[in-house]
This record gives sequence, C-alpha cells and structure tokens, in this order.
Amino acid sequence: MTAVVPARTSAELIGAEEPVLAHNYHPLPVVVARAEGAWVEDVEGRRYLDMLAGYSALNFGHRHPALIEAAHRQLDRLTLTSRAFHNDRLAEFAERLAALTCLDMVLPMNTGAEAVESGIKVARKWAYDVKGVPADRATIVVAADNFHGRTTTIVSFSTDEVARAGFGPFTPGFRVVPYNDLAALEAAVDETTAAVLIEPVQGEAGVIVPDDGYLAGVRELTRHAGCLFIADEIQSGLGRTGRTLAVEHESVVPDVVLLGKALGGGIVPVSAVVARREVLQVLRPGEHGSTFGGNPLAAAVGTAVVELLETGEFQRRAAELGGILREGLESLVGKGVVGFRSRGLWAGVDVDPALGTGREVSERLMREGILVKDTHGSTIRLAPPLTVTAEELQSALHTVEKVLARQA
Ligand code: IF1
Repeated sequence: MTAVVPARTSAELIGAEEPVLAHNYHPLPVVVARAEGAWVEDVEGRRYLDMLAGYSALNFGHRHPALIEAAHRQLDRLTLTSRAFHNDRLAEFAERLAALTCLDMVLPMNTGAEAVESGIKVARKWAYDVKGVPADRATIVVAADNFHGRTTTIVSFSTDEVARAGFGPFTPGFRVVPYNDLAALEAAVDETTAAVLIEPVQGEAGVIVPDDGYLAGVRELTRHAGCLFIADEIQSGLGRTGRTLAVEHESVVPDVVLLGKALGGGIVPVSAVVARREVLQVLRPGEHGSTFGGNPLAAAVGTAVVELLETGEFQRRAAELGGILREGLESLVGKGVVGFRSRGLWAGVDVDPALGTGREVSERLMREGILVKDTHGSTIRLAPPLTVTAEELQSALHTVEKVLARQA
C-alpha cells in the first residue's frame, strides 16, 4: 500500500527545495501546480495570468490541445531511437521547418544553448572548408549585452560578469562589438571572420529592438564580407514579434537561424540549426550530434508547432495584440513607466527606479495575479502566450497601472 502523503503548501515546498536544489535561480515565491492556455494555478488554487510564457517557450500557451494531442499520439507509438537509426517522424519535421524559415537544411538539437554551440561549430567548419580561413584562426563577431545561453563557450563571449565570472578559462575566437552599430561591426569583420552572431531583438538585455535598417545592414555587410549571418531567433522567433522570424521585419534571410524554446511547444526541449545547404552540408557523419536531437517525440511535437505556425494565425495575433500592448504601455509612460521597447507581443518596460526594482515590481504583480520576470535593474519583460485574449492583456496592463500607481 502506498502511504498517503499530505499535500504540501507553497511555503513548505519552497522551503523543501532550499537544502537540495542548486541555488542558481531566485524564483518568485509562487509554486505552480497546473496550467492551461495563458493561465497557471498554484498549489493553493490561486490563478495567475502568465505574462512570461516560459521566456517564449510557451508561445502557444500551456498545453495547447493540438500539441498535447501530437505528444500523446507519439508517446503511444515511439519515443526514442537515437540517431543510430532513422525514425519515421524526423524527415517531415525537417522538411516543414526548413520551408517555414525559407532555408534548406536542419540540424536538430535539444536546448537553445546547444543550437548556439552547434551554429558556432558549423560556422567554424564552414570557414575552414569553404571560405579557406587558416586552421584555428576563425573568428565570430558578436554583440555586447548578448544572451545566447550558458555553456562554457557561450559565456566566453558574454559581457555579463555575473554569467561569466568564475567560469574561465574561456574559449577564444570571439570579437564583441556594440549592438545596433553597423560601423563597429564593419570594423570588426575581416578575412578570418566565419560569422556574425546576433539576436535580432536582444532579450535578456531588456528587449532591445535595433534601429530600422540594422538587420538589413548586417545582411548586406556579411554578404559583402563573405561571412555568415547567424540569427539567434531562439527567443525572438516562432511568432513572438508578429512574424515567424524577427528578421522578417526587415525582409532578411540569414544564412543560419537558431531556433529553440517554442519549437518544443512547451512540452519537450527541441532546438535546431536551420541553414542554407552550403553551410550545413559541411558536417559529415561523426563530426557532431546528440543522443536526443531529432528524437521522434521531439519531431512530432516540433512538427505540430510548425503546423500551428503555417496557418499564420499566431503571427497575426502577436502583431494585433502587440498593438494593444504598445498603446497600453504608451499610456503608462510618465505614470510609473519611464520608457519601454516592444516588438509584437514582447516588451521590456523600464519602471521608475523610485518605485522599486524590477524584482519588487514583479513580486507586487504576482500578488495581483500577474506573473512577469524582471531583467536588469528596474526593467520587467512582458511576453504572454500568443493565445492571450485582448481582454486578458488589457486587464494585465490595468493591473500594471494599478501596481505602479499605488507606489507613486
Ligand atoms: C535562463 C534570459 C530569456 C536566449 C537566446 C539562447 C538561449 C536563450 C536568445 C539559450 C535563453 C533564457 C535562458 C533562461 C532565461 C532566459 C532568458 F533572461 F536569460 F535572457 F529568455 F530572456 N538564445 N534564454 O534567450 O537557450 O539553453 O536556455 O534553452 O534562466 O538561463 P537554453
């Protein structure tokens, strides 16, 4: 007989984590037990509107019926083969993902950081095999205030001391230039440059949207210099900004697009390097891989995600609701908000520091039933599931207004 364990309260569960869980996060004090769509529910049954959406991993909301169904169907048939064998789901996933992104070939991985690592390896190999850069001399140009993940190589070119300090020695071969500065980029690119790697909108930096013309400029510059343009669309991609990819706002097609987060439908980790054939075909058997990359469950869920995006419905919603978000935030400027940046259904909101840190504002919003996450200082980010309704979004904006007014 199984012992009946009494349900633990939120406070008890938070306390229970303390001694056994690595302290690499400082979560808001909410313990989520279930969720549906844009709403989550805690252990005590309190409901919250999810305005973070797993950093865009939940673009389609929690437990989207089509995604859950695809996962269930696959769970009942086949979950894992490893790439030692073929599986009957991978080809369709790759074909449809390549078509969705206007590119040719797909390298399936699992997490975002793995997609970035894989993109870096592919770019270096391309530089040696195709461009003719001398062995071990390839460089990759990146932007200051980037966020691309947390592996040793990726933090090697982070400019965030918290993310870097204590983790050296670092991987060489990266040059950092200011974001949104084409002249600096041009000066940093030379004959050793394999690629320019940037986020089309910088997420962790505070939802920094570059000036019009920057992404097209990066495309022009890299084409001219004979190096690759790698767009990290792990957070910005798959509908969030009102387009399938954020680079589409400037009608740009990069050589390499990195995808993750929402590609797994909020169910399983699924990431991918999607690229022109000339680039990804540098990889030969044995040179790169992953036990789980391209597994049938991931492929089934990923295909269902691509299918949702093929309708254009979510991109449209993000664009329309993004208008409401922008208008709402504009009306809050001067009322506790000192500035904001947004693209589609994604915003970085700078709160008047006199009203508290981003963390403090996030905690107040949590108590009012809205879940958000701060970035640096007094900035909070808003990125609800793309399934949120206009009314829910309006009510969230109203709550933000109320919370900021109360402190003023
Ligand atoms: C954490 C931030 C968001 C990313 C881009 C690659 C990755 C990420 C553009 C790596 C990951 C995450 C990771 C998460 C917090 C989060 C984040 F605040 F740190 F920057 F979303 F805004 N490229 N972003 O944004 O993907 O390996 O995590 O799957 O706590 O580290 P991953």
